[in-house]
Amino acid sequence: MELDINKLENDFQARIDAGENIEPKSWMPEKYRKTHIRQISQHGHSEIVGMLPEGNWITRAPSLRRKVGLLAKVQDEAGHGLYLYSAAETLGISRDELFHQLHTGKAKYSSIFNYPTLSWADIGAIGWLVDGAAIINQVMLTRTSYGPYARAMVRICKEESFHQRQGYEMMLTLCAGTPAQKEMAQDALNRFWWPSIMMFGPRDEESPHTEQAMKWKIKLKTNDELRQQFIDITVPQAEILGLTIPDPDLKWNEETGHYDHGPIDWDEFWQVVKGNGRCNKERLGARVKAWDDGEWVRDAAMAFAEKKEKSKEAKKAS
Ligand code: BYC
Repeated sequence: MELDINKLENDFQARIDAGENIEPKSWMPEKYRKTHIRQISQHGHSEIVGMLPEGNWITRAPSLRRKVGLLAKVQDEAGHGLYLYSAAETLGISRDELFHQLHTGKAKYSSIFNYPTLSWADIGAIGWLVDGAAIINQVMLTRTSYGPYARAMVRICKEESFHQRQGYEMMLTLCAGTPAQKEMAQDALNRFWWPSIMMFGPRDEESPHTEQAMKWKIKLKTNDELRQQFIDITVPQAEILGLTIPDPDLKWNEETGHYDHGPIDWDEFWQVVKGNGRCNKERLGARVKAWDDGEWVRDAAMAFAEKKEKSKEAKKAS
C-alpha cells in the first residue's frame, strides 16, 4: 500500500513537472487538495470581504460616471468570489463549510481589507495599488497547476486589469486637480502603500507554505519576488502622478536593476492577519450579519426545491 502511494505521488509530481494541469477527478495528494482549499477559499473570501471598503463609497461617488465604474467593480468582485467558491467546491468542500470557516475565523482573507477607506481618493488608491498588486499575483496564478483555479484566474485578471486602470485614472484626475485634491491622493498613497506591499504575504524565509507551493507549481514565484515586481512597476507610475511614495529608503539600484526599499513593519502585518487590524471586527461582523439576514432566503429556496422534488416524485408514481 505504501509503495502504491509513493508511486502515485511520484507520478503526480511528474505530471506537475511536465506542466500538466491537475483536474478535479485526477488523483492528488491530500495535502495538495487541502492547500488548494485553503488558498482558493481565502482568495474567494478576500474578494467578498473586499467589496466592503469600496461599497462604503458607492453612495458618495462624486459623479454618475464614477458611480457606474465603482458599481461595476464591486459587482465584479462578487463574481470573482463566486468563481473561486465554485473552484474550491470541485475539491470536495461545500459552500456552507467555506462560509462557516470564514465566519468562525478559521479561514483568513487578505490583510489589505482590514484598513478603512477614509476619503474618495482611497477608492482610486485601492484600484491602482490593491488591484495592481492583485494582478501581479494573479497573472502568475493563471498558470497554476490546478485547472479550475487557473481557468478562473484568466477571467478574473481581465477584470482586475480594468479595475487597476480605473483606479489609476481616478488618481490621475485627482493629481491634475486642485491642491486639496492632490493632497487627498497623496494621503491615500501614504496610508495604502505599506499595506499593499504586505499583501504579497510574509518574507520568503517566514513563509511556511512557499517551498511546497513552488514544488507543486501552485506558486510560480515567491512572495518576495512578486513584491519586488510590484514595487518596480509602481514606482514609475507614482512619478507620473507626481506623488511621493512614503518610503525614504526607496531608491533605484543600478546593480540589481530593482528598487531597494525600506523595512516592512511585519509586526503590523501579523497583528492584522491575527484579527487585530483596525477593521477586522467590523468586516467579519458585516459578513456574519449578511449570512444571518439571508437565512430566510436560503430556507425559502430549500423549501421550494423540496416541494418541486416531491411533486416530481408524485407525478412519477402516478
Ligand atoms: N493577508 O506561507 P504563506 C483581490 C497568511 S484579493 C492575510 O506565504 P501562502 C481583490 C497565509 O494565508 C487578493 N493572510 O502562505 C479583491 C498563511 O496562513 P494560513 C487576495 C495572509 O498561502 C477585491 C500565512 O500567512 N489574493 O484580489 O503560500 C478588491 C503564511 O503565509 C496574507 C489572493 O488571495 C495576507 N496578505 O501565500 C481588489 C491570491 N499573506 O493560511 C482586489 C491567492 C499570507 O496557513 N493567494 N497570509 O493560516 C496567494 O497567492 C497566497 O495564498 C498568498 C500567501 C501569497 C496570499
